[in-house]
Amino acid sequence: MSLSPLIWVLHGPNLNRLGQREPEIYGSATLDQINQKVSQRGQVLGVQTDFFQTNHEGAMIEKIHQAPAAGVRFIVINPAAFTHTSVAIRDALASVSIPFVEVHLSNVHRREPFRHQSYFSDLAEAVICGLGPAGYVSALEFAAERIAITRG
Ligand code: CA2
Repeated sequence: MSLSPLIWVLHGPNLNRLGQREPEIYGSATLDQINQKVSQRGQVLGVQTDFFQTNHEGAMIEKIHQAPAAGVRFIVINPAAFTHTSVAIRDALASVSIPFVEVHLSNVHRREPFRHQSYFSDLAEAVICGLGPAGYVSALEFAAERIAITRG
């Protein structure tokens, strides 16, 4: 009996504050509520999900470094503000060679010009922005489909 494939969902800085401020931009769901929805969808799709949020760049890098040994097949990541600043997290993702989807709750292209630049998009399998929390679920569905295809 094989274990269900593992997908990590990684959240960057300040996303632990969801549901408390700026609902007009990020919606009213809390991070726990989003994670719960993703986890439930994962159960239906037959994939295992694990969640991690950090406000620290180094902690995100170290988490990503652990992914191969943990048997992670796919990563869903909202790097939050690190999207626009972090060559180091980009390099960490490149170093583990695990496919990933970049997710943003808001449509970053409709916002300030500095949010239009991402250090991740050209490495990502896909980029989802502007769908709100549903973007994480769509990313998970895409990842599960990709894993199923590569399993044959
Ligand atoms: O739209 C997204 O998901 C972002 O990744 C969110 C980041 C932002 O820096 C990116 O440009 C786009 C910010 C997350 C901040 O989260 C908050 C949550 C509650 C209240 C205030 C901010």
